[in-house]
Amino acid sequence: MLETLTDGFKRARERLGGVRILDEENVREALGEVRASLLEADVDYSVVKDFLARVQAKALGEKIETRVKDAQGQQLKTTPGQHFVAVCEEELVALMGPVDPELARDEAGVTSIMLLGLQGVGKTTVAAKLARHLTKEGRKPLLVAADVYRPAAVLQLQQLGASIDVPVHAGAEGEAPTSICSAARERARTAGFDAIIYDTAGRLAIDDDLMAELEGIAEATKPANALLVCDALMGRDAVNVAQAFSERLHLDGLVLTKLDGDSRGGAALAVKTVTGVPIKFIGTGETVDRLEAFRPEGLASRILGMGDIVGLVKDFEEVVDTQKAEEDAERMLKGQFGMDDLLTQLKTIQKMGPLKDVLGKLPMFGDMADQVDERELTKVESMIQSMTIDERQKPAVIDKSRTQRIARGSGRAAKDVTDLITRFSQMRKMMASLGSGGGLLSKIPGMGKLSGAGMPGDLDPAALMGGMPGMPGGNRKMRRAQNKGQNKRKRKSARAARRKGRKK
Ligand SMILES: Nc1nc2c(ncn2[C@@H]2O[C@H](COP(=O)(O)OP(=O)(O)O)[C@@H](O)[C@H]2O)c(=O)[nH]1
Ligand SMILES: [Mg+2]
Repeated sequence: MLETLTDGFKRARERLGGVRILDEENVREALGEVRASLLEADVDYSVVKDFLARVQAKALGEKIETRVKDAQGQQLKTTPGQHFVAVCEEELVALMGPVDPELARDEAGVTSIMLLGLQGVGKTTVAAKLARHLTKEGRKPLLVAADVYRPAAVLQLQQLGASIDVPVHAGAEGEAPTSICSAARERARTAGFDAIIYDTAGRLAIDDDLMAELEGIAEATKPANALLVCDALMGRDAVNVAQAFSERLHLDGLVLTKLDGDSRGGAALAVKTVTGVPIKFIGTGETVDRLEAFRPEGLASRILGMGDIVGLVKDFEEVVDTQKAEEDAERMLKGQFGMDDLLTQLKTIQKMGPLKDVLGKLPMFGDMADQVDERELTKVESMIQSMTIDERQKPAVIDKSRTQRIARGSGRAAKDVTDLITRFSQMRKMMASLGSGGGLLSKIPGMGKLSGAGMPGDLDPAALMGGMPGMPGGNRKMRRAQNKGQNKRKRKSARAARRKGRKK
């Protein structure tokens, strides 16, 4: 997701790695990298031009405060590169926001949502995702199948509705969409639904018939939220379509789908500027749980390779009992945990979504998101499942013959089992040392210094991952890629230090 953009900003940051001040020349070079990636990501040309101009003016114009205090009152130094990244972050957020995350209610207090857009962009999927989202908030939504043209469209919504326990209102044979929607609205009112989602029909291209039908439905139902669904894979075309719709119909927001399948993501950056309509939600997968309320800060941070901790915490809260998680964490920091805890953690990670997405939201790990192998988790799971309860609690009892039994039971090699046990004991030791004295994060090298725009230079994610069972840190290719970047950074800062020495 959005790798093209992330790579461009990373190259820009690297270019500014050794510089002492931002000047016209080095900012121009860095912006060249950003420009190339924005265009490759299919961002509208005029949007690119304005964005670069604003970043340039800010990066060169603002007096840089190189010494700032962090929350603990410690002096921190920000580098010109970090300053540049901070300016980019501000401008990216301004480009995509602001967004009011709340869905509006109509006079009757009902959250009414009309979904519209071209065929195949994901309207029906989004309808179900939004219904699930509302249900999770304790609401009672009704889904309305107003696509009467595509064969099986009603059935598709009914199946999705059944999977999330949300009723679907469908019309009678031959009933017109406007009439279906009006009747559904009446039903919602009398039957005590507090949310209603109209899933309308799309066309392959924008045409007058479609617009007229949508206008009719909007007129009859007066939805509090008219949301246009756009497909990120369409790149700049998505923005053009959004523009055309917004000229005919009143839109309250956009849902940008299929961001998971798009490495470019240009539409996400440009659509608000071009149409004036903010993105409200993003779709990041085919299943009903892959919907996120859109936060420009989160996406900007991810684009800049800084992860999205807030988003990660939200995902986490959705799948775990936070109190239990805290108790577990406390126990684990005392070094008291077994393979069962590990199994629970692996399951939690898997529930949070594809591993790639989860890592993409972690600062520093984002770069590796594409290199991880989901199957690693399953392998570890199968080995733990082949252990007895006793073995899970005290892996020390696992001798050679037990190792062989576990290997056979899980279809792995004996070496995989011993590797797992070794990494597990390392992890337990690491957790115990983290838990003793001081805050957890301050103990992780580089983490204590994490500031908004900063990139901790001395944190080696590969090494950290290597210490975690199930995490494919042992992957040599990945570690080499990671080291390469780091060595380059080291060389650069050594060069900068030498230059500094000479000037003194
Ligand atoms: N990868 C991915 N696929 C999606 C997403 N949203 C929808 N789809 C898929 O896109 C296709 C069309 O979706 P559908 O909801 O029927 O589109 P509609 O014609 O606008 O109602 C289906 O195969 C969906 O599974 C998404 O966020 N990510
Ligand atoms: Mg549909």
